[in-house]
Amino acid sequence: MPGIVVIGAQWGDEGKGRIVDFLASRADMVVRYQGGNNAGHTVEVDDKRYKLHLIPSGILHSGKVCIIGNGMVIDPVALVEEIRYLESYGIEVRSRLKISDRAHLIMPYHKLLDEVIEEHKGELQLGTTRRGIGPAYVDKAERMGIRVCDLLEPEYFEEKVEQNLRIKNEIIQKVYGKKGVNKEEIIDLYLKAGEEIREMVCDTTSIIYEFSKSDKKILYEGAQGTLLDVDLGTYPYVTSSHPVAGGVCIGAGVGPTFIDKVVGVVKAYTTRVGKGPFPTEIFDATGDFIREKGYEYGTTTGRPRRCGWLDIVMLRYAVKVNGLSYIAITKLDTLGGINKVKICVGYRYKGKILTDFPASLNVLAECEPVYEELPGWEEGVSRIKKIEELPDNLIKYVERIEELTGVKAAFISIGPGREQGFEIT
Ligand code: 2SA
Ligand code: MG
Repeated sequence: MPGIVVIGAQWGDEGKGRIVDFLASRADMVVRYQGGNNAGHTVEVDDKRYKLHLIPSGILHSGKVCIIGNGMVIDPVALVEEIRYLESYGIEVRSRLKISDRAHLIMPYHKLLDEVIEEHKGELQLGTTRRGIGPAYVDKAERMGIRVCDLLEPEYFEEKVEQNLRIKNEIIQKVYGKKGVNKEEIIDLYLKAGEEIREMVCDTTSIIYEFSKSDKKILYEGAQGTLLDVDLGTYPYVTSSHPVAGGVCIGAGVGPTFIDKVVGVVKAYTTRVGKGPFPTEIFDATGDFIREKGYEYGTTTGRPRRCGWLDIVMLRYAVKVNGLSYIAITKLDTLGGINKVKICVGYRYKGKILTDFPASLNVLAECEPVYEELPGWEEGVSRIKKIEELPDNLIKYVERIEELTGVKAAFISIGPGREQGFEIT
């Protein structure tokens, strides 16, 4: 520390929430820098399972300052709901949560557009979370976006909504043949939410800078994963933001000189929710076994996640584009009970072996994984309390991942509970 980044090294749902929860105990501040309530971070504390979408997982540690950075897109109504949800468990939020005045808003027409565009895409559908993420980032780049600071100026906000509706409703009605959005449906609802969050809105870049300068410890919490990055992921089957480590500087408004380490969270196998090629996907009973045992269902949408073996070609790519200092391997317990576990060490493509992750999705779709097989370990490892007592084959699996990626595992986990993770020093 002072600046540690935690990112997902795959297609999201690697268990970032639980790693952030672990590291947050040593941090002074936790910052989210991209995405919105498409994210779903599940964290278990004292037998309670919390589902977070917008608010950093660090909120579950009392006393930590939590930041919603400028690079995020915020549905203010969903945000107020999440604040109240946490408060219903007795968690103090309002004095600790800071919301960037520069973050963009997700508007009702963004959600509607997300839906109708997906429906109209037919075969090209991405499988978005339909939270309006893409259309909100489009408006930001289009310079039509409405920001949190605008929400706090009611007259200006109304004006911006009117300007947007003139264009959006035309598109929604003429292109997609759907009923547009009513201004009245937005203004009241949003201004109310705006009043409720007003006291938490500020220039978050100043706080981050002050903390960084005074050597306080800041944890940057990624959402989604490397392969969902709009620049570096499996485009176009990606989200519209920058989940990679590089996204931190822009999305939190912090300079690279304040970042020290990047931790890549790696699930012991691969999952993906949404469409797009997935070379190591498992279509037989083992895939179902992993889905059920690992409870691989979307935290936000409840969609079943596609499951597959660990993919080293993809991980090596994640190591490069994020400059990973360490990896953290999660959900090793889920693989327990499988006789032989597989690791994909290369792709076979038109008779050649590829070891670099391809940009072309047509190439990726035709890649056949080359597997290495390792002996599995038994079920029930999640009850083990000491790292020395973990099965040899599980440890060998971890060591093989370290060897193949060239990055040390600093943390491994065998369950969602705080006591089910081990730090490796
Ligand atoms: P979007 O809604 O525009 O960001 O969708 C674009 C693609 O990004 C994927 N995506 C995700 N993938 C995994 N996990 C995510 N968060 C939730 C979770 C998702 C859920 O924790 O499970 O509940 O379904 C997430 N968010 C976006 C998405 O599937 C599209 O492929
Ligand atoms: Mg998730």
